[in-house]
Amino acid sequence: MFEGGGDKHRDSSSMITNEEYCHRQSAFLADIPLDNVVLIPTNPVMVRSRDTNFPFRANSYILYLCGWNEPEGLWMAHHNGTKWITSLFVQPRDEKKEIWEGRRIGVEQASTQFPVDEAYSIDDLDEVIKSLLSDSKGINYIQGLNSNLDELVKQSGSKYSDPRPVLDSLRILKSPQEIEVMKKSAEIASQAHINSMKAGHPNVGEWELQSVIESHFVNCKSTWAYPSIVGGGENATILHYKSNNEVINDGELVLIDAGCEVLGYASDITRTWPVNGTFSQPQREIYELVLKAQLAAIEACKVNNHWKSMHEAASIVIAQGLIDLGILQCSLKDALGDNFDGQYRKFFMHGTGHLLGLDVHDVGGGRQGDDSPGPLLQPGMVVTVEPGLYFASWRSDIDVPDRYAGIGIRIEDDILITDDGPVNLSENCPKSIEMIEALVGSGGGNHV
Ligand SMILES: [Mn+2]
Repeated sequence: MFEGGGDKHRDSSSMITNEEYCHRQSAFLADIPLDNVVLIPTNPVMVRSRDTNFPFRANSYILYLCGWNEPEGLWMAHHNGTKWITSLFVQPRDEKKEIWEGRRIGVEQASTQFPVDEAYSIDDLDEVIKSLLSDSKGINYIQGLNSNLDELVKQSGSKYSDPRPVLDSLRILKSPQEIEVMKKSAEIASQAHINSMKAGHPNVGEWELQSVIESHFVNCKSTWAYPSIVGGGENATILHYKSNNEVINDGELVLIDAGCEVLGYASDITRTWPVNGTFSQPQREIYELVLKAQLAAIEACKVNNHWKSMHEAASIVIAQGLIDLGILQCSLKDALGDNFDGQYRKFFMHGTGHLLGLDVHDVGGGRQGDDSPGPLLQPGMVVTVEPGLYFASWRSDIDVPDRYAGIGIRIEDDILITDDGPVNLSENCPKSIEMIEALVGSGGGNHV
């Protein structure tokens, strides 16, 4: 929104209020000693090639505390003996630089429109914080993001500590406003996946489906939250495939793992479907097994369940299914192993999910399937649920019936934990075989 002579204002469509940011700041500062200075820098700008930078993405911690998303930002808090004073250091207005690089919010608008008491030019950082740093007993700050700040902190000789564990414990539980934003992010990504299914056909290029997905993100003023994975045929068995440069043949599946972000909040959705619109019998068997495992894992997303409960629920279904399909010839006990580390892990080698938020693999928990005990599931957590099965034909460590060779399938939704049970934020993205078969190719030739 631009007004008053073209000054850049805070986006009026923002779904997170200043009141909420202030609440987050108070909750954070309640855990910080009063004689400390707190400094939360944003991410550095990274060079892509010569004078072209990578698109700037603000650090999730500064986004969480105040929503500041311009480069070089720094959020600060210090206690004046009576109360915490919060500040933003920002790029100052500069007509010459703005002509080249874009409009800046500037110091004045930062102090009046953003949830801080004071604002300063980042050019005055040294001058403003030197005495604060030398007077403080400790410095709470995130190292390694702002080299100038790292140097100033080092020179001050003060003891520093990492504020991230405190912030992580807050970020893990999403507020009603955050949940609304995450719903929007999941809705945009769901529609993008639907569009890609409609555009599917034999011999479609992976990159063409990627462009359908990402053009919808851009069309919604969003952007990808992580590089889109579009893997056709055996490429679906490569977990972080991102070349997206091969043609998908008639009879093959495509696995698309793609999500976007809204105000920094990520969605993370995976669908796998046949490009010709009809699952073959072997594809159908594996798809039904992964879907059954995913539904069991979603069912386990209940308040006070252990972090690993959804991984265990998915694993039991997968292990039994592998035995039933003749892929594993052993008992369920041997398939699962003593600690969910048995033979089924050769085909389902990743966790069942992760926390989701301002980071796609969000802070505050482990990944499902790793060794950390992780948190108990609580209302307000958002997790992904994404079991998969992968049968790469070129692997020497597995032996699968020919009919399943080359199949890779993952199904992923974004699940909000509530007192009333799991709420699927990506429920509008179809995943039943019937709905997928009806959708694939239904967009005619126009790919939308
Ligand atoms: Mn994921």
